[in-house]
Amino acid sequence: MTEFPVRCYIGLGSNLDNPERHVTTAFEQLAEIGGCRLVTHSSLYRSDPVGPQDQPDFINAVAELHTSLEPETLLDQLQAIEQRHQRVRERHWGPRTLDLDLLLYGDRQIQTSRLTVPHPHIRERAFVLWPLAEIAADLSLPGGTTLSQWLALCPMGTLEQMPL
Ligand code: J1A
Repeated sequence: MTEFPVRCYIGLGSNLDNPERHVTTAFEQLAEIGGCRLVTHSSLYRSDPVGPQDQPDFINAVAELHTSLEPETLLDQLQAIEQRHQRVRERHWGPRTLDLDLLLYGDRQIQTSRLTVPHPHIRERAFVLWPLAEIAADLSLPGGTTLSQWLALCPMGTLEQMPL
């Protein structure tokens, strides 16, 4: 933690073109960002899309990254990885090859034109909360609530943990 003092959590999601491969490749690419150490990641999870249902299921996961990068510098790196997956953003809520979301950056609360942290939907999305719980069961969120409190309000729904 001294070299990379800030603990971050990154949400990964894909629902196009072999989504399992996009997410597992992204783990490797996260591990290669300078100024970061990939500490662990969750299993892969499958779920129905949130929003329009006429698109493939999503594969999601969460990774824990320790970093010395400032939040927006880290976001630049995440967006560079998305670009390498030829992210297509044809429509809002439409299918995507790879999404990377900065869920938490230490205990910081950040509000800039490019970044809202904690991620605004973290508390209501099963495909974020359950993978996060797999790798960070005792997590507290900025503002003084715990992950278990949010999990209690967020049923797994269609979310399935995939075998390794
Ligand atoms: C913009 N941003 O958001 S894409 C970017 N705060 O250009 C950033 N904390 O500047 C800005 N992390 O997975 C602001 N970007 C940010 N996301 C932050 C990253 N159904 C931030 N089952 C727009 N599973 C950005 N996903 C933000 N249905 C939105 C991609 C990255 C997630 C769509 C299931 C899913 C979606 C819909 C789903 C899933 C978009 N998810």
